[in-house]
Amino acid sequence: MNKIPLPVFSLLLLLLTRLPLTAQTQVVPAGNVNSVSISGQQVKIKTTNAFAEVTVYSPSIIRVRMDKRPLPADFSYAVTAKPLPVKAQITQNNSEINIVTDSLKMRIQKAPFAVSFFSPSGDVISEDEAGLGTSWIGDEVTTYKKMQENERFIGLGEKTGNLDRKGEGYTNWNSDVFGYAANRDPIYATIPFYIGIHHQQNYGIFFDNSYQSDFNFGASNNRFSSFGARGGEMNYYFIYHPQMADIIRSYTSLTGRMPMPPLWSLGYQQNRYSYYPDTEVYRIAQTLREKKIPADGITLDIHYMDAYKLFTWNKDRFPDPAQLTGRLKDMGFRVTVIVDPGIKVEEGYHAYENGKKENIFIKYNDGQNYTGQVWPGWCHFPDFTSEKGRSWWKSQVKSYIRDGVSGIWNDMNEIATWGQKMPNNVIFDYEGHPTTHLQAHNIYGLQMVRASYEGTREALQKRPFLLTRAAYSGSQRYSAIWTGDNRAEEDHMLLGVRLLNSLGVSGFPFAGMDVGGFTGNPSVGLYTRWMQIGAFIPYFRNHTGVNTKSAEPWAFGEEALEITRNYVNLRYHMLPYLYSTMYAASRTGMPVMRTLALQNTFDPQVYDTRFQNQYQFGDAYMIAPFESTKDFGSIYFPKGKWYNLYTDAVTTGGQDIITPLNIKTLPVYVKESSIVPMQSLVQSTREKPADTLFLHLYKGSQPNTFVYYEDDGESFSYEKGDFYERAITYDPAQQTLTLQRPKGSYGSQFHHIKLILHGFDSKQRITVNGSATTVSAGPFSFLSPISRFDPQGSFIPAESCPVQVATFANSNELLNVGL
Ligand code: NBV
Repeated sequence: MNKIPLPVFSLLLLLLTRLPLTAQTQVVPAGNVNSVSISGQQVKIKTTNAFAEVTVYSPSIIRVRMDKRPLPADFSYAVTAKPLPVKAQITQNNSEINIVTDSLKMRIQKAPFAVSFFSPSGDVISEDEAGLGTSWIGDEVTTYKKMQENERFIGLGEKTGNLDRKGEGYTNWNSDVFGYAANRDPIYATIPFYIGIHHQQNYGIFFDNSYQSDFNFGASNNRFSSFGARGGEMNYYFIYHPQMADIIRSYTSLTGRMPMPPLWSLGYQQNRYSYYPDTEVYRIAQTLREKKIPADGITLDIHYMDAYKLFTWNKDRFPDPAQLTGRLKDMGFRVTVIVDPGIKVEEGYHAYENGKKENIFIKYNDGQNYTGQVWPGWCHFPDFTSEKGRSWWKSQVKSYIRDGVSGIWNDMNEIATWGQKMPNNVIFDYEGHPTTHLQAHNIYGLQMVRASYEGTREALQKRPFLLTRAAYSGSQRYSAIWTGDNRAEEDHMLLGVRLLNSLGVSGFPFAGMDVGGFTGNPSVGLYTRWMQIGAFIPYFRNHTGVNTKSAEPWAFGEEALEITRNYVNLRYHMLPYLYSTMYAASRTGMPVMRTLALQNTFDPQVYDTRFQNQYQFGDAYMIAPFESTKDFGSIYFPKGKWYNLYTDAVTTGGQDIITPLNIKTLPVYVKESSIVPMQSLVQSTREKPADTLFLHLYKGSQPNTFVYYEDDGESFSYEKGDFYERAITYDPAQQTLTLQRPKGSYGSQFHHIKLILHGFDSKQRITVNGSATTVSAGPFSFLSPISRFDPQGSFIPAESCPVQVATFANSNELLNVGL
């Protein structure tokens, strides 16, 4: 071989070593603004190295898009909203562009490009970190915001860690994490939305980019908070409102809200991996009824299938699925089945043959179907990012509905495969704009539940129940979520509470966790405490793994059974309150489980790690969850007055109190002025409660309104106005409780109202539309006595509240109650 002359060789070497400089070794900033074009609510900007587009979506939402390439056509699986017509003033001079709406101001500095957001009165809410702004390293794009003094961060959905995420960093890459450690990141879902809090201000940032993304809230740096992704555009929505609830309302106006779930899905649901054969399922259902544990759902895990093949039944275990679901329905149980996306590669298997024929599987870039291994063995996976793939799935899931199934549980949709390393050269259709696994991974679960929801909704013509493990922002439009394979450990129970609280502020109100823990076996105490908490989480199911001990309420001894029954009963009493709260969530995005930060955003105590697990369940209740092993716990009471749920003892807020704990009762407090509608006990939602609505009113100094809601609990006719919505207002100054005329065409199932007054002075009468109604005084118990004898041999009574009760007829007239 001829030798290359030394000077030529040196030149080549120099060139070669210089080449990669433009790729991964350089940080490319946006640079200076070179040109600006303003049209209506939008500004288009060209900078030295980038193209930007700033769009006003509402008076409180401004979107920023940037890329090194000219921005392609807009597309998002998460955002369904279009910009609202807004009066926005957009002006520019030599150094800056200013955007002013009624609620927000934005300044874009021109040299270099940097954005800042201000409140209408000019307070800084958020600003790019000077000198860093938005930049690229290869395809990775990141925006750096100045870390404000004492700034806190909450949200990001299903993320482990503390309520206040300051000092932490997080990655979004939906992952199958069996028995995850309590600090594991990432886990199953990607919700790239967070709320920043500082100087009595709060704001939201939604970074809509489905590539692997990273958030840094001051981890390993003291300068900035940042968000970025390994590919795609910088694309974020900045949201500002003074109240956190409004930030969540705006975020869910972009990404959508939960539809009303079927009422039955708010009842207790019994799971395990797996109940089979059918006789075992009947035994569980029957035992729940015999032991008087109210329940509405039973779930079939993967063993219902023939060799784990989707859309099949194991005929030995489940010879007649339609008969099973029918009989269970008669007993008041709905059946949910698990589905995984993997379709077994097996000649003659109908889903495989048909999927192959219809050509709906995801493929390598050379056109060959991707094959990965899951439960059934080697599988292909439907492409839920194509209309064709979704339609195929929709037609398949309908077979479950024909068999009488009411719910679809979407598991393993991260996508999980053995090895957990799906190749990046797998291509997804992405609505006709093919892309790699890198961009499609985090939205696969979202598109799967979309197809499952649309298919079951069409077939059922009623509300289906959907559950998903993987998610992206927007999944709340179709499905409830649960937090995957947690552990039967005390810290996992509390972590689960934080995960659900975080999902709540991140637009996902219908959420749950495996109550009792998925891996391992809980102690009697842990199980009991977890079931108590379960009564106060939106999706209440008990689930456990394949090799664990029985985890039904009767598997932990008589005392645990009685305590558990007490709380499941309480859950069923609370259904009118919970259903109304779910309705509010479906209308405004307001979560059901609410971190105390939602209503006490600027109170530093609520972020204290001692109190960070406390939460509100709807507007009225505050739950203080503690490990079952603790005898005392420190509870923080935010401002206002709080009633002990069981005794009505009142605590004034603004202090923390060391409180004795016992396993019989979960610490629950009721906020003053609360209005809580309840019903008589039923064993399932199929059973009609007595026709009296129990309306609990807690005396307070603040006016309060509760929006009471009813509908048929299963159809979509509420969308056409067939509902019963009634504002109930308590006015302490006037000493009145007013039930407004109901809205909607549905008639309430309750013909009587029993008003239960907590904390009021004893009185003989109250008036209803001027007529006097007799009041009777007496103790009221939310729990039944526990039949265990204590060491002294005495019976343990239930605690009770000293209440006063008045009963009157419920009518659609305006009812003005004088207190
Ligand atoms: O289908 C079995 C399980 C299920 O019970 C669990 O809830 C999912 O998170 N599934 C995971 C498959 C893997 C379990 C090791």
